[in-house]
Amino acid sequence: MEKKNYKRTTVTAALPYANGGVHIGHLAGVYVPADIYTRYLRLKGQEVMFVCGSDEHGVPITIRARKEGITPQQVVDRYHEMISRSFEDFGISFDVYSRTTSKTHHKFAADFFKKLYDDGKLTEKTSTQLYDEEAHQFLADRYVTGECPHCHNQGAYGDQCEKCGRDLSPTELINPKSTISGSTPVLRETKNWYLPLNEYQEWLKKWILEGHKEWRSNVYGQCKSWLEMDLQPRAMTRDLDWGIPVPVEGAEGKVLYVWFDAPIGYISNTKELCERDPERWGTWQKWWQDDDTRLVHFIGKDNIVFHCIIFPTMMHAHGGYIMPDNVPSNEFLNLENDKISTSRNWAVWLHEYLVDFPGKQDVMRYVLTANAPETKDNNFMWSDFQERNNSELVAIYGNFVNRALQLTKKYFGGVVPECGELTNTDKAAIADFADVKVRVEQHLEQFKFRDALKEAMNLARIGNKYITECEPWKLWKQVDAALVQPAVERREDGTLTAAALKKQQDQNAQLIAQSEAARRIATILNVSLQLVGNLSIAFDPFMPFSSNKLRKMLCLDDFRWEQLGSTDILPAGHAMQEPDLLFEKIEDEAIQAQLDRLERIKKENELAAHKANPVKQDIAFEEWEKLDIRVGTVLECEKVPKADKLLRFLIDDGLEKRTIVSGIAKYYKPEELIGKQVCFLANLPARKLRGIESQGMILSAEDADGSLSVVTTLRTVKPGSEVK
Ligand code: B3M
Ligand code: ZN
Repeated sequence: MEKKNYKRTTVTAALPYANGGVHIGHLAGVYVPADIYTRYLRLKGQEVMFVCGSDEHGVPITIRARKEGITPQQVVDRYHEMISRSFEDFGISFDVYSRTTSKTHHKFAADFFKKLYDDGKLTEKTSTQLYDEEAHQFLADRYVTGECPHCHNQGAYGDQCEKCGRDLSPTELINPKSTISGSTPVLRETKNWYLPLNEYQEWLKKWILEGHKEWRSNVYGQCKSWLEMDLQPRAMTRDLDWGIPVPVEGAEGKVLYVWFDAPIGYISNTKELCERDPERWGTWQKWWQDDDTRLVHFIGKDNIVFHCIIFPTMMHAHGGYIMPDNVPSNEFLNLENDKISTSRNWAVWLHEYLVDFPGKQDVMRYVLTANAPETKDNNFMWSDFQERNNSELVAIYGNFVNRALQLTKKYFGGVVPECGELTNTDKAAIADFADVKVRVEQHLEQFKFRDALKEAMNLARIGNKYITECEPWKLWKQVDAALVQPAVERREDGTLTAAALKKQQDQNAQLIAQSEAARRIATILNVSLQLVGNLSIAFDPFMPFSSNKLRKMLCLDDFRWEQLGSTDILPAGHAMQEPDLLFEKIEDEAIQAQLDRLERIKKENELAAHKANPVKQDIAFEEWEKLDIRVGTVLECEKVPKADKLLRFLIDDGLEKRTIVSGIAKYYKPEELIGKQVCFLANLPARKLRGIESQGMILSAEDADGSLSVVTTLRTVKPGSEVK
């Protein structure tokens, strides 16, 4: 689609569920990139609003309330408070952070639904749903668990199987169980309202598949695979007592589906801000219904279908709304090679990080951006965190700034010296950073935050190289140091008094007049300081705390994004403050403390998993003897066509060749297993799997996360050897 010249941008970041803290996966996936982007637009002087808030409805919240014996409202009050405070401390610069239990939101979402209903855009359907007769309630979404009909994971939820990732509805589960009472639910009829996504399929195809080929390939690809299947009507209401009551007659005891009301939260939160300060923000319609406004949703990859298909369809059916222009979505971040998981407490929590590493917001912002899971899942390692801090922030960025400021303090009393004639070395350095603005912008406009950050860091590398090449400290030996008086007096806040500044400026002028070497040093430091000024601007969207600190040292109050790449950010004669270190080294102990914490959590989880999977009842020895387990050598192994889980084996069992089908295709490539020895149960009656007769069962060990590892012997043995 051709690029439009928009007048303003509405940036949204996914509303976090108010049933837990925010962790580094959320930060890397959504909040840090969204914040960088918004800060960048603001710095450019563009009109932008950054909207977020807590998502306070939905089943996970009521489940937590039940578990803790408190009300859902108490749950969301607690976490809304905690989340909003930690975002603020971390420098996520929302213009508004509200919540979906607000009055404004309840009314807005109910009105939105009512309009769709009145306009005949929703279909009413009676269906049979699972009902818990003990708890007297329907079991929506996560209130039921059972076996996944696709991958046979025993712990699938009513809305999704976390093992195979498929969307489910509660009635699809095999052996469903209520998570409230543990009882087996019964089927009962109930009425709900559906959004007929199927009626919008052609429109969606045209809008996304033809109109937005520029979206990130993971987002475009997911939309494409959805739109190539037949979309089904989707229920927009639930039989539940926590949420926004469905505003139509005959809907008592029903609430809006959380994924209906949550994205509307972006709009109602905008409205709240506009009403709070209409002069500054104008009307909410300006941000959501004006064709000159560009809408950008930052989300995690598990939210793609809601933001690209369902919410746009809701807005389109309602009428009057603009569509998202882009939906940048990241992949997942793992922690120390393991999936981040709230339930297993396998995460680095923002509120804990802020306590453990006070004043180090930018270090985390830097590491998460440098290592952002933009195109593939990525991994957070504490060792990498330390390494990036010590050998990039401290050793490159901080080091260059410190060298430039300390030398200026030593030679010119902290006052920017005059730039003389430029040598080729100076010109080459200046040329190296002259187009940094274009490069950073290009990446940011394409939501390539890692690349943009690299460009900013590159400025510091240029600076270090330049100053090392020029060696001003060597030239200093030729200067008559007697001309340099001890540092002039400063005010308490580190600034120079007017008289002191005048004295220093005069002294610098004398020094420069005195010798060629002094003139050369002045030029080198002037160029270096311009680079330092550039760094404070280039890093501002990424690391706002250190940019502010740096600008404070530089006494640079007035700056614009447009100055990036220029050499007149700090005028000659400008007085700076006493320099201070921009970053400090992170010691091994601090990292070890984090690793110890994770180790503890891992142990706790293993113990819990053991408890959840206790050893079965004793059996008689004769029963064990009945099992005929043998070792065989794999002769052939291949994928079973059209079955993504299954591998077909041909095994040499010592006597003959037998075929066994096994569901381990996700964990092994067939060629890896050929020639290997495996253990198998030999006296299991043959059964057909996908038309193939399987004569036995290959033994595998199952990890806590469900992954399978084939059982083998420590030494090679004769095929057919018995396992006893
Ligand atoms: N709270 C889901 C999530 O945190 C949901 C996002 C809502 S955005 C409108 O993954
Ligand atoms: Zn599954």
